[in-house]
Amino acid sequence: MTPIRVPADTRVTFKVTSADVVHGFSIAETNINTMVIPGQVAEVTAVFDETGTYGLVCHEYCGAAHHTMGGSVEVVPKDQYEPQEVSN
Ligand SMILES: [Cu+2]
Repeated sequence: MTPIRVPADTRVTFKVTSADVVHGFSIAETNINTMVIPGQVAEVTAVFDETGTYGLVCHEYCGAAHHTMGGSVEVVPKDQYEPQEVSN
């Protein structure tokens, strides 16, 4: 899964949806999480105070490949951030 890169000290919005079954979108070490439901777009917002790499996990058992789901969110200094669109 392509890392999601976001700027520190900035309000960011994650828009997530599913192409197959219900998943969960959780960012480790934070209280950010939402259900990821086919046919719906869920939005969660956050401000990361510290730079670094945070684990991204699916918190819903979504099938036999559930254990392969995972990724990361890289929080970079605001002046080093370049916008990206990620579709995993
Ligand atoms: Cu999943």
